[in-house]
Amino acid sequence: MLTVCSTAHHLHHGTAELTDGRMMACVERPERAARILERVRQVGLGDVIAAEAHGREPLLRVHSTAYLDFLETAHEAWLTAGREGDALPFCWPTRHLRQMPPEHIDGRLGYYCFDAGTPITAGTWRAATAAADVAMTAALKLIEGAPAAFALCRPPGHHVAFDQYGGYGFLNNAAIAAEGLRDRGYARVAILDVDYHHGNGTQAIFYERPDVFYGSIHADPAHEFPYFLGHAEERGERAGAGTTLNLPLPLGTGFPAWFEALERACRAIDEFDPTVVVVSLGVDTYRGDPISQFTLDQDDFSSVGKRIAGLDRPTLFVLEGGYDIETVGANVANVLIGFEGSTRA
Ligand code: SP5
Ligand code: ZN
Repeated sequence: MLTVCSTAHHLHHGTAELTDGRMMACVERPERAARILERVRQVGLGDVIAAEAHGREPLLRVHSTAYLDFLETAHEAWLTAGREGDALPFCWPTRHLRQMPPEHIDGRLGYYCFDAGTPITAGTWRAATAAADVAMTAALKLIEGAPAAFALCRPPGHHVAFDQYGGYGFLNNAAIAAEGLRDRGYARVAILDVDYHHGNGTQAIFYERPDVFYGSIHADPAHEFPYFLGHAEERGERAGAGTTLNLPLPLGTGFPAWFEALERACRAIDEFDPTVVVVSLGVDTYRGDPISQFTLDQDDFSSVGKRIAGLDRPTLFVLEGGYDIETVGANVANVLIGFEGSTRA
């Protein structure tokens, strides 16, 4: 399987996120991508190529102009306001407040961001656009006829909506790739999100779309981030009624129950009958993940890849979460090898 990557991800390296009432070192860090790339090479997964630049156009298929303008200039505005280091919001337009972007950078950060764990650094815009380029470059390989590709995206993207970021991400790489595939003739896209967290951004982007299915297996938002989306009763609306499937699972869930949910998601995808599958590939379901509470083992990830291969459709893997540095490379590679092993045969 082909891997697409970019060295520009290094330009995004947040210092700290608000966790348990304190500022703690960011778990979403450059070493993640380095470890995954190292493992992909070690196991001989296939060619590794650099992303090509695709400019703003594919971003605008998913995000608003105002949001992109904000993101591109946010850190500059932060410095102009006399701050140093990473830009983080501290005040949000929640219930009973007006939904409009104010002038001051502090207010704009709150308007466009939904959490306090996603710092903007001086290089965040360049890294985030490079990740979107990685996803687009990999998507185009499918258009050219590759049966599968791996987009080694960093920062991740599935928490990012039309004009709102958070959850360690800034641009929704999987959604951008999905729209790129739609624009180039793939009539029906199924997004399968196996990250530990619900992909609230991806769900919101496609909630009313009949042509893009979103299915997610994740920790029950009643007890886990992102809390405010991803409940079982959310099934899509209007033209998209029935094209969203949420399978929340209790904290502590192990592989047997998790795999049963994967089976349900895969059957729903078969029924949707997509022309292409985009996998939001997070391995923070691993038992040793520092911020998560599922208990998948390293070997289980091969079975995940194998089951996804059973969908028997062109498949784009887009990297999302997974924060245990020592195993993140092997866990991601195991999914991809599991997939390849069963398609090669
Ligand atoms: C892409 C992705 O996986 N984003 C995840 C963002 C999660 N951010 C909130 C994490 C909260 C962690 N709380 C852990 C408490 C451990 N004491
Ligand atoms: Zn996650």
